[in-house]
Amino acid sequence: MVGARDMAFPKLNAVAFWLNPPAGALVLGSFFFGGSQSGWTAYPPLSLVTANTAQSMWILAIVLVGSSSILGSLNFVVTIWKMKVPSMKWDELPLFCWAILATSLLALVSTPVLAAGLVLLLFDINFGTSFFKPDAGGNVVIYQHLFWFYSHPAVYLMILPIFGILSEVIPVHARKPIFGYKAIAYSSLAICVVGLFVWVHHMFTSGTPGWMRMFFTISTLIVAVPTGIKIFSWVATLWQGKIRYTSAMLFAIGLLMMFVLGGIGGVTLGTAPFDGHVHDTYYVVAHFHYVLFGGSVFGIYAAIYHWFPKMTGRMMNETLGKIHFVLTFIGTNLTFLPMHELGLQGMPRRVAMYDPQFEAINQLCTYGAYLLAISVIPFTLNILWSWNAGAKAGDNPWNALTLEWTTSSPPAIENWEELPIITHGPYDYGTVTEGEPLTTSTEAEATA
Ligand code: HAS
Ligand code: CU
Repeated sequence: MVGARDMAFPKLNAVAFWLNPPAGALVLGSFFFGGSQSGWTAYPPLSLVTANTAQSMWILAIVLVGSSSILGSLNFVVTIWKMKVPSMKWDELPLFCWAILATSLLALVSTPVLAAGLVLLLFDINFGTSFFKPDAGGNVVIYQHLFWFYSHPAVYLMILPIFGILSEVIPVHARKPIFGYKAIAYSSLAICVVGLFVWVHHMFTSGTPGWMRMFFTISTLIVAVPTGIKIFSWVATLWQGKIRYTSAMLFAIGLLMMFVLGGIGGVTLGTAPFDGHVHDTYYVVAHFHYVLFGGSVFGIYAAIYHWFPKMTGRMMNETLGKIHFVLTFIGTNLTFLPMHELGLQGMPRRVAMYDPQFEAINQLCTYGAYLLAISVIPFTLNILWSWNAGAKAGDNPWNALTLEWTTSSPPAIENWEELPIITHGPYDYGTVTEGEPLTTSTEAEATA
């Protein structure tokens, strides 16, 4: 998308990738030693007293994927910064690349802190230190700070690239210039900066002092502003567009609806007096599934329908795509909407057995979950069938204007024979006649 032939550091790219399989092996292997039993947060003291070997393997795995993130992010920052084609100005950088740039910078700042916290935990478990052992002068809340200093930004690591996907899918399938290019680009950076100062909203009930709860309530509410700027820009892009209801677009629109619901749920949680009532209940579970499933997973689906033709040279089947969308959309809401009510009624998270009074609503969630499982069938069939027998895509089936659509589908090794030259912006649908490619000349032609 920036016109580069490869990542800035191809070998580092390989290292970042190959750190993942051993991490996966460690996590799966930990099941043979009882499995890590303290959830994704690995809070001490629980993580200090259960399944020590498994917990240690889990920590090593997370440190490996964390290292992979750090190396990958470094690579993305340098690639976007230094390797975009010389003719591409900063305000012609595709919004997906802006989003990846912001995500990478955020990962570089926050991930090492998690790694530090986990290494201290590893020492406590194996080497007799007592960073987090209260009876030996340690402090469990310090761990929570180290953990959430990374793990709140982590939710933006999971959603910012999705925001980038939306900024590509929506203008292309609405056939309209993106509304508020600069606002969308810079609000990602704003989310990163503000997102670094909200982590204590996960710890409102950890005995945090009042001034801290107030500070972090305010900073949390502020995060909704740059996010809202993006949402309104996408809606304005859709407004009066010549919308094609492709599967990619349906998932993008569904995403907008689901994410706004989840985000507003987040704002309610960010308000400390309310959070005190619903912390550690299903209300939180409802919130994060709307933003993570309704947000991130819908976004990955949209991206697959949008870029599959580029990756494979073949189109996906739209009928199967639409069935997939309808099942996913209904399944998502049936599974996760009732969880808000469960939480408000007081059903706690992380329980294996719930009180019988919660049964009816849980039943609804279960039906929804079955629907979601079924929804994967048309999707999987679609991928397998389309990869082999889908209609030929050509270079640019959507008449999109970003650079990746100017090379062949699938792209040749190193993407281009000669580096492309930018002749108009990535979203100039107003000025470009339909179907005209973004670049018509190569470096050689231009100099000639
Ligand atoms: Fe969250 C817990 C607050 C976004 C994921 N979140 C979680 C957990 C996960 C997660 C996984 O403050 C559980 C962690 C665990 O295991 O314990 N979250 C927010 C806020 C936002 C937010 C304020 N979360 C995300 C995203 C995620 C994600 C994105 C992943 C992809 N979240 C919380 C809080 C907790 C929490 C508390 C802890 C709860 C607890 O007790 O444990 C924001 O970034 C959302 C911004 C987006 C919007 C929607 C669009 C904006 C518009 C503008 C107008 C709206 C305004 C608000 C001005 C707000 C349309 C008006 C307000 C009204 C009520 C109308
Ligand atoms: Cu958070």
